[in-house]
Amino acid sequence: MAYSIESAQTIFSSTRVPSPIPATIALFDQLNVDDKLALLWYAYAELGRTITPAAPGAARLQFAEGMLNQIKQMSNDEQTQVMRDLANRVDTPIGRSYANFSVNTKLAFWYELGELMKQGLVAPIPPGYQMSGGVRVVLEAIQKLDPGQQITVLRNTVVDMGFEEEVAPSKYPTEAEPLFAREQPAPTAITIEGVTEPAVLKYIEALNKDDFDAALALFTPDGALQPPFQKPIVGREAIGAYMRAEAQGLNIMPSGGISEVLPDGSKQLKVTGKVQTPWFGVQIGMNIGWRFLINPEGKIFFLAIDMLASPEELLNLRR
Ligand code: ECH
Repeated sequence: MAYSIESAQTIFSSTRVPSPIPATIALFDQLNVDDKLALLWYAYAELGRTITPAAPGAARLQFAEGMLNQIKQMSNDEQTQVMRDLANRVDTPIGRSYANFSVNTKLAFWYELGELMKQGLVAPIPPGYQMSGGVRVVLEAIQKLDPGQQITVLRNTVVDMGFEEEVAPSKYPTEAEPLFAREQPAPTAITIEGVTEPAVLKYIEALNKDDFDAALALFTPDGALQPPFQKPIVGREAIGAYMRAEAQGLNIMPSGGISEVLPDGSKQLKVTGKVQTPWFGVQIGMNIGWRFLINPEGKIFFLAIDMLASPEELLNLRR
């Protein structure tokens, strides 16, 4: 096929709307470290007034347990320093271990730290802390986002913490990740208005069953998957490692799509719909778009997953 990953990245670009998430994270990045931690505390507390994440069980915490025990033994000042160093990406043993955690273990680590802060076992945000103007600005920016975007901002800030060598290749944990138990069965027998392409329907059915081998078999060997706000992940092996670490327990509920056949018989399709993460279950439906490039043999050469900017964008299926 006469396509490159670079050219595939631009498919349906005219149907896309810029996401407010990178702009919000850019504002966050300008805060000093104590303001960053305070902002996350307030944003997480505010979200928690209406929506609660699923408590990670012991299995999910196993990789972070040693670090959490170490932190519990520390003085309040040392605990605050650990949190500052993580947020500042300082090169410390804890910062290096943290960077090696999977996304879900990083989230579980902070979830647990948040619980320990509430219980008074880990240093809280200082009682006399005065919210700075900068924190207020970022908090207001976050309040304007929909819940799916708010949890994406939280998740992305947590993912970026810790110390990683600049040149390290992107890596995913090789240890078996504990499974995210599905609270209720994911939707099966997918129908998408406007789309009958078998590879697309099978892809969604496979993810809803956590059947990553079946999902991978739908890609060409040199195919690529581009998660939201990331570079494409190229090749079946790398996509498989990524999916096993990050795509567990998702509920994918596509609603509509468009499909175009190109002169050489390949197809480009755009599908939009809702995705639920096992962290928040049915409480949050993220508005998501999938842009597929499928070769004439029916295999996926490229798939980009986009966080949509607004619910209106779900219907943005015309060029
Ligand atoms: C406290 C104060 C100090 C600092 C910090 C604190 C704790 C914060 C905590 C935050 C917890 C946040 C959580 C966020 C979870 C977000 C999950 C998201 C999931 C999105 C998944 C998507 C999947 C898309 C995909 C699809 C595919 O087809 C292919 C695969 C894939 C307060 C202590 C830090 C505790 C739990 C946003 C979109 C659809 C690409 C995966």
